[in-house]
Amino acid sequence: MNILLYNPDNGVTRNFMPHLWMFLLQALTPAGHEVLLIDGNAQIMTEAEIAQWVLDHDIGLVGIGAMTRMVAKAYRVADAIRATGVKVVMGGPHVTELADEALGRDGGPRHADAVALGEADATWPLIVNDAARGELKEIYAPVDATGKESKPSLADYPAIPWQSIDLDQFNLVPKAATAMLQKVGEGWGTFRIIPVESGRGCPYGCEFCTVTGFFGDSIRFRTNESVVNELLRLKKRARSEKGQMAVFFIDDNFAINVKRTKSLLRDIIAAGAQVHWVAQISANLLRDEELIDLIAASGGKWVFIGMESIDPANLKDVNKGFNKPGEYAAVLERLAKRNVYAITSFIFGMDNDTTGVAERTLEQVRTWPPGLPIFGLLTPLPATPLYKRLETAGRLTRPKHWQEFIPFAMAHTPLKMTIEEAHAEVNYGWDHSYSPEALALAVESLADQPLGYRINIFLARLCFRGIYFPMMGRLAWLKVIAQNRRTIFSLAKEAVFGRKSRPRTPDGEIPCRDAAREVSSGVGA
Ligand code: B12
Ligand code: SF4
Repeated sequence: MNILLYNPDNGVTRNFMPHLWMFLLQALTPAGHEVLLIDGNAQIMTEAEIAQWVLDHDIGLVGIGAMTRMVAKAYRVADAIRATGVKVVMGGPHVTELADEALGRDGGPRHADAVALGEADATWPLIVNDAARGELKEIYAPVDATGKESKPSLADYPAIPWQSIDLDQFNLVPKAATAMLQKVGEGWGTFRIIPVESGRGCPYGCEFCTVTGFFGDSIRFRTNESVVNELLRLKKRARSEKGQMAVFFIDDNFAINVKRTKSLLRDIIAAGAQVHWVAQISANLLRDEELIDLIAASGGKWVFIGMESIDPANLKDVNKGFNKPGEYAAVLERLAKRNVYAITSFIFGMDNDTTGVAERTLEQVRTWPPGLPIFGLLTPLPATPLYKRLETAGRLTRPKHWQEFIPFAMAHTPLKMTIEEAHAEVNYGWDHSYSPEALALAVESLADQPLGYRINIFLARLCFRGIYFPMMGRLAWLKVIAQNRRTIFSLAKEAVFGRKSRPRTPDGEIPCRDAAREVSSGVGA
């Protein structure tokens, strides 16, 4: 049987990274079936085009996975495919929580023939076999012999065959530039960010988060050897293509067991399996100097930190009181000292937020080493404690917000400001962090660092800008390049002619970072 695994586009950004579930299920598919992958973020297709593609490729089963924000598109695609008579199974966090919606048991239309609840590592082979026999059931739940919910241990994690998977749709280097860029340095003919998981689960139970409910508070890890071998396979593939691979460790909290993380990082270093990587780690776990040393030595470049708010009252409200805003600066300095930078994520529209929260947050951000601040709105995702609390309080303004996905729009009323004010705060955050002036400042604040670091932060900020501001298409990019021409010109000039020497402080330090901070916080001239 031919199987299509389809991931809908998220409606906001192009995909900088494919979704792991597709490769994982592909690797777990019983022998004798061919599995094809389409990521809607990389290959834009209409519902009708996908349905036609399914017919043209003689597909016998389609699997669709979606987060809540993509589920409306997922349902539309599923409807178009089911209209051709091909069976559709859906999985992922949204339909796990709202299986009745997908199966049309809540009074609405039916979108899926079957739903895979929770982690599908064990149920996927059963689904495929049942579909091949024409005996697809409606619900597949991962249970043990006694009927109790069971979670995969990850001890026997499959070897995803990265060396042979068709990854063309996930190359971030334009095809036209491949041949030329293969000759640059060790080769840049391809550049891909690949998702790798080393473990699952997070016990912290933040109120807005799906993870503790979905993956359970039982934390499970792959063996070090299995992760190291995966990195070695990725490196080998990149080398064979004269290209580059970076890895996103998608674990919810990569250092949730610090001892184990250190042991993994040591094994990566010992095996020479270092790649440039990014991972999500909560701030409270970044106090350990040895851990940060190992992060840097094993290839860690960026750490995603869910800071959420600089207001302890907000953090307590959402059960994230373990975040201590007073230590954010120290954590970021600790990372920056090793040239590891942070993606700092903030949520506005929390219950204690008032107007001006964006500027108050930015005042702090400007005193930190430069990173990639991102801003979102508190969103009640189905089945989270937050959803239940707001529903009980009658505060949901769009209880089924996923049916009509609107990026950066609230679905409930905050307590101390209006919905419109919350939207304006998010806009302010992005605007003032990604304007040409803010980009120039971020680059300048790294003036004491090698040119490569400054180019890195500049390119990263340009790309992150696209999370909020429309940047799809050539025209939008040209506009951004024109707006940032001064910074581009100064980086290019330095690349060609080298840099002028800079005044040093008596102890030999180059004072630009502090100067830039003063300018940014309005203290300097
Ligand atoms: C990596 C990641 C991202 C990446 C992007 C996704 C990518 N390219 O991989 C980044 C960092 C960009 C990201 C961003 C966001 N993310 Co995110 N992200 C994750 C994360 C940490 C890992 C996803 C993953 O690969 N997991 C490992 C795989 C193996 O698990 P899985 O995808 O769930 O798949 C398993 C099952 O669900 C099932 N399954 C899944 N699909 C299918 C399909 C079929 C057919 C079948 C049978 C089974 C099946 O089988 C798989 C194996 O067991 C998850 C949390 C988590 N641990 O899952 C959050 C998560 C998915 N993200 C979430 C959210 C909310 C977001 C954001 C909206 C946050 C924000 N406010 O901006 C953005 C939206 C991004 C966008 N533009 O779409 C939520 C989604 C909740 C929900 N109900 O939708 C999660 C669960 C985290 C949370 N805080 O609750 N995210
Ligand atoms: S620390 Fe992160 S992954 Fe863990 S529950 Fe909180 S938000 Fe979710």
